[in-house]
Amino acid sequence: MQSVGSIYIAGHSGLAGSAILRALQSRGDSRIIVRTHQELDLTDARAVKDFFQHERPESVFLAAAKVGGIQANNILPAEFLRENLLIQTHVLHEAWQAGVKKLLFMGSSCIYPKLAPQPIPESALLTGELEPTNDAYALAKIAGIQLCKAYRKQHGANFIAVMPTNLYGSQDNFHPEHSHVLPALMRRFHEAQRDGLQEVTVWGSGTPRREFLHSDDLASACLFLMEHYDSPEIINIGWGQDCTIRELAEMIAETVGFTGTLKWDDSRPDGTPRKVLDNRKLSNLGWEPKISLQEGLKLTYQWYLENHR
Ligand code: GFB
Repeated sequence: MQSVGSIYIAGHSGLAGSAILRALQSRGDSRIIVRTHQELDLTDARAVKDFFQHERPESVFLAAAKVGGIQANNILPAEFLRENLLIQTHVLHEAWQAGVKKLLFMGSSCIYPKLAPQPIPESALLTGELEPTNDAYALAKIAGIQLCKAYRKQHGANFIAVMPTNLYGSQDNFHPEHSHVLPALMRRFHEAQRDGLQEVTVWGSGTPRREFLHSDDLASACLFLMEHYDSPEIINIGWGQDCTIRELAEMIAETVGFTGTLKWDDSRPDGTPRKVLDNRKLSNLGWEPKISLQEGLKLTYQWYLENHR
């Protein structure tokens, strides 16, 4: 990243983008440009063109996306595919047209095959079938990765693509049906505890394994990669350890103070059996995450209590 010129964060109010915004602000950066969804609809080609031609940012964090948990992905595949394809197609093209010097594209660990080797190395991309509950989102993100590579190859654009594992933290979506597992359970346990309920329903079998990275660690990795990584190859951003959904549920119950029992609803999908990223590439560059799941759960619950009363 150069020392002059502005930095555009696309998706600054979401989980990942808001963490990037906080990280830039906390280092005193005053060159940040953001736009709300109402001010700039990234699925509108003309609006994105006008924005880039007028603002001409020097670097871009592309963290805007249509995202959701297993249920939202499963029932809204047309929205997930269409909106993500449009957002990334417009932003990448107009960033290149406006001479952006560096762009970071936020991918996802769900781009990897359902039965990829664990921990998942970057080389597992496009080696097998995708998990069907989120193949629309995954395919859009894979197209985004290929677009970054294509603009680099054809036009010399310095666009990098990073693959974060399952994220959580402040500004997460706590919707009961459409959110990811961690905020969904935090809210459900909180409400059960508040209402004196003795039982909480958790989806699936509890056996799938997931890795969770706090969004402030993600932001720190993104700023690091913006400065130190210029390769066309994708790079994973993970925490390094996973746990079962049952273990996660028990940790959240403890964080929230819920002491009742868990009921498993096996009519809900489990999704991919295991997803933990091989972090060696990023670690070899000199970056490590800092926020443990236990600490991150406390921070997230604190944020939830302050913002969702
Ligand atoms: O977080 P989650 O929705 O996403 O679900 P994925 C993870 C696991 O938690 C699944 C279980 O096995 C769910 O069945 N689970 C248990 C719950 N209770 C709940 C609950 O109340 N809500 C939710 N949502 N899950 C997503 C992808 O997959 O991963 C996205 O669909 C994205 O595309 C994201 O890539 C990172 O890890 O299965």
